This record gives sequence, structure tokens and C-alpha cells, in this order.
Amino acid sequence: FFASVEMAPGDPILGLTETYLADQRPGKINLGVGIYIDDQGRIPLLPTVREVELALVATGKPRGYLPIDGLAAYNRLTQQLLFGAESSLLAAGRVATAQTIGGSAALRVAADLLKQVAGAGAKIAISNPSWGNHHVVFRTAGFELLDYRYYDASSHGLDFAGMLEDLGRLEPGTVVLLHACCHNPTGVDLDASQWQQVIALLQERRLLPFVDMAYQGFDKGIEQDATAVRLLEASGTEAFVVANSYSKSFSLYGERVGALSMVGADRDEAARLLSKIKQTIRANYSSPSTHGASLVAGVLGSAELRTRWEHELGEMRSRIHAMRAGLVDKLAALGAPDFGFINRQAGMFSYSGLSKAQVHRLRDEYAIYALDSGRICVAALNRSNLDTVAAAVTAVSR
Ligand code: PLP
Ligand code: TYF
Repeated sequence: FFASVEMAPGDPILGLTETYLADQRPGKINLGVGIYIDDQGRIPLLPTVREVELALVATGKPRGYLPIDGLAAYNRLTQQLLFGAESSLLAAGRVATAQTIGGSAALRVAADLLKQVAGAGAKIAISNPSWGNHHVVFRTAGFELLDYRYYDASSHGLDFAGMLEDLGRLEPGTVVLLHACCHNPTGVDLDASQWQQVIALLQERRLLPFVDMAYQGFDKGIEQDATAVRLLEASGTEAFVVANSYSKSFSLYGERVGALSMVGADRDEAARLLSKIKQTIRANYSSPSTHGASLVAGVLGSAELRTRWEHELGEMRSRIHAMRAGLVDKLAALGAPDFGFINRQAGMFSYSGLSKAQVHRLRDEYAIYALDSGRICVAALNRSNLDTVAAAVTAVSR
């Protein structure tokens, strides 16, 4: 049966972690995968999450199935986080939200559903570059993939003129995938006025905005990092999609917590969208799991815990900012070429500008792991490894 099955290529990011784990050198450093690591070198268990978890365990809850679209409280609280408590879209019942298995399943379910709606000519435009799984998911769902200019290597910033030009050429009906904040892999984001221009263009060209929000709270804060969604709402855009993930913002990577929200023209359209979302989930994995969503809903549903969680998120954010500044300062002190742009990039990642050859030297000579594209996870830097990383980056940059 399986004799003709060929070996599939591994995931470039998770595969790198496997190589890292197998590396026997002491002091090895993983700046490859996008995981926030605290100053003690551990993935944090947020105190608010721990508190809810202990209370849950104490009640000894039975483990029935969740509904196909997940935990109702989780979906309602997610909507408020994404669209704002005062959202007119929510008041009008125009948003269909379902809990999903991480942000990844939100993308996958949306891709299947949108393909069904668009039919044979389904097209999606993705930023160049983007998270590799964006291409994988939408290609697998049957989309034709297009890209739009985004990153400008010479400035280490945004090619905004190129982006507008490319979006302006897309056929009406094309889905446009946008990173809400903390762009993966570049760390380069749009400001509010750039968002406004992009949204106006999408409206004018009748393109479907699809916002992927995997890092809400990792740049400026919950409200500010939702600017794209808030401006879409304010613009009166008839329909758009949001896929969100709590993996990073709650440090719940393995619990697979995310959601898909689809905005329709009115309450009736939203109800039909929700029925289609549920049909798609059922065909894929039947229903989501309980534990992670209960933790998130437990924190977001208590005013006191939510305030404390935002503070915990703020601490992760400040630590990342401090690590960016620390890296830039140390590199400057060591006489490396100018890396000041790292301070202007946002979120967990920085496109360091290091070449593939330099990245390989970091790995081979210094046991420091980064992606071939030059992407480094600045959220994995800490006071213990910063000097080592700065010295090695300086050495390979000479
Ligand atoms: N979208 C982007 C841009 C991401 O970086 C990630 C990272 O994991 C996801 C979606 C998926 O999130 P999750 O890990 O919750 O599936
Ligand atoms: O880009 C990253 O590193 C994170 C984690 O298949 C990740 O988004 C990477 C690869 C993957 C799933 C998650």
C-alpha cells in the first residue's frame, strides 16, 4: 500500500528545533522558533493561568465534548478582545466566532470555507515574506497563491509603496492576508495611517481582508495591537476575517488555543457563516478541546485576573523591548555594523539581515540557531545569553 510513499520535507522551523535539541554542545542557544522565553530561560507559566488552572483542577470537572464551535464564554470574550467591548459589529450580531485548535486551525478552517465560497478561481495574496505555514495552508486548501511586496531589505523596513502597488493590481474577490501586528518573520508593521490607506484600497478594489493576529499584546498592548481590526470596523468594511491565537499572549503553546471570527454584512449573514464554520470544523476535527479554552476564558472572564494578565503580558513585552535595545547596544559597543533597525521592528522576531552563510556560521561555530532567512527570535534572548549572541553576531558580520 505504502511502497510508493515518498519522504515529505520537514517543517523548516520545527525541524531546526529538532536539530537544536540533538546538539550536544553546552551553552547552545535557540533563536529559531517563535517562543517567548523568560529571563530564567523557561517558557513562562503565567500566574493568572496557573490560578485558574488550580481552581479548575480543584472542582474536578467532567470532560464532556465541547460544542463544535467551542466554549461559548471563550468565544464571547475573544470577540471583545479582538473587536473591543464597545464594538458596533458585535452589537449588530455581525461576527461569527468559533474556538479553534490554535491560530493554525483558524487559518485552516477559514481557508477551506473561503475556498468553498470562491470556487475554482480562489486566490490569496500573502506578504513577501510571510510565515511559511500561510502558504502551506492556503495552497493545500486549493488557493492560487500570489504575493505582495512588503519587506524592504535595504531599509530593513516596509516597502509601503510596493505593497500598495501590488494590492492595487489584485482582482476583485482576492483574499488579502494581513498580519495584525508583530509581522512574522520580519517584525515590520504598518502604522495606523498606513493601515487606513490599505483598508481604503481593499474596500475600493473589493478585496477580502483576512487578518492574522497571533501576537496581540506583544508590541504595544491589547488595544493598540488590534488597530487593524478596529480600523476595519470603523471603515464600514462589509466583510472580513480574523484568525487569532493565544499561544503567545497566554504562553499556552501546547494547549492550542485560537479562534476564527468572520464578519458578515448583517446578523443573518453571520448566522449562515457560523453554520458553515461549524460544518467545516466538523469535517476536520469534530470539535476543539476544553482545557486551554477554559484557562483563557477563566482569565478573561474575571475583571481582576484580566487586569493582572495584561500586566503579565506587559512584562513580556517590556522584556522583549529591553532585549532588542540590549542587543543593539552591545553590537554597537563591539563595533558591529549598525543594527539599530532591530529597535524599530516589533514583536518576537527580527529580520536581522544576516545572510544564510552567516546564519550557518552562527550555528556551526557558536551553537546559536536562527532561521536561514536571518530571522531571529528576540524573545528568546535573556541576560545570560545576550553577550554570547552579540559577540557571535559581531564575529560573523565582520
Ligand atoms: N499565524 C502566525 C503569523 C504565527 O506566527 C503563528 C504561530 O504559531 C500562528 C498563526 C499559529 O498560531 P498557533 O501556534 O496558535 O497555531
Ligand atoms: O514562526 C514561528 O516560529 C512560530 C511557531 O509549523 C511555529 O509561529 C513555527 C512553525 C510551525 C508552527 C509554529
